[in-house]
Amino acid sequence: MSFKLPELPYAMDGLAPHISKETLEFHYGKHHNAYVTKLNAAVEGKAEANKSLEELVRTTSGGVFNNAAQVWNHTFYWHCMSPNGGGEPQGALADAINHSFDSFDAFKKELSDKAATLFGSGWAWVVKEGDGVAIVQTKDADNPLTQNKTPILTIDVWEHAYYIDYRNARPDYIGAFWNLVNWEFVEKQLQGGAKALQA
Ligand code: MN3
Repeated sequence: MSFKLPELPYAMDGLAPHISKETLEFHYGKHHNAYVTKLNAAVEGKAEANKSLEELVRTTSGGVFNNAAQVWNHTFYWHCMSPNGGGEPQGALADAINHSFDSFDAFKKELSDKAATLFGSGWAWVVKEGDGVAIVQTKDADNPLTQNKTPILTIDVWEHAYYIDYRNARPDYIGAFWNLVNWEFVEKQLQGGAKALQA
């Protein structure tokens, strides 16, 4: 059994103009694909090859962890966006955000700030916290699952996520990301429903 590159949940040009086809050709087609290839090479012939991706993220370290987590993180990130995304969350997700923040705008500002100020490569995440949500940063490949937190939304802030479209202007990429957020997917994560990622 080997890990596979999951299909993108939309066409390569589905996120344009906010994220271009060229960015997805590199980010999904080259970077994400390379993490899958490297993960398979790292676990070949080992017991780890029979574990789920999530188990690897929760239990390994070093090269296996880095590649497993990057495979998980990217698949999750693709599902956090949609060609029909954007706007504001509704229902239980809006309630959870309002439980922890003064307003949606305050939540949006904090996630944008955490994504913009993360030094170097990494991810900004929204995780479940009690009846609400919290915002956390992780470095490199790290993922909140390693701290037993449940991720519900993420923004990739590695340079490869935005350099083709926005060059060094990470805040412009973050601003564009809000036009793409798939709030239905995020709400399903909050409610423990659809796990996107059984690669
Ligand atoms: Mn990436």
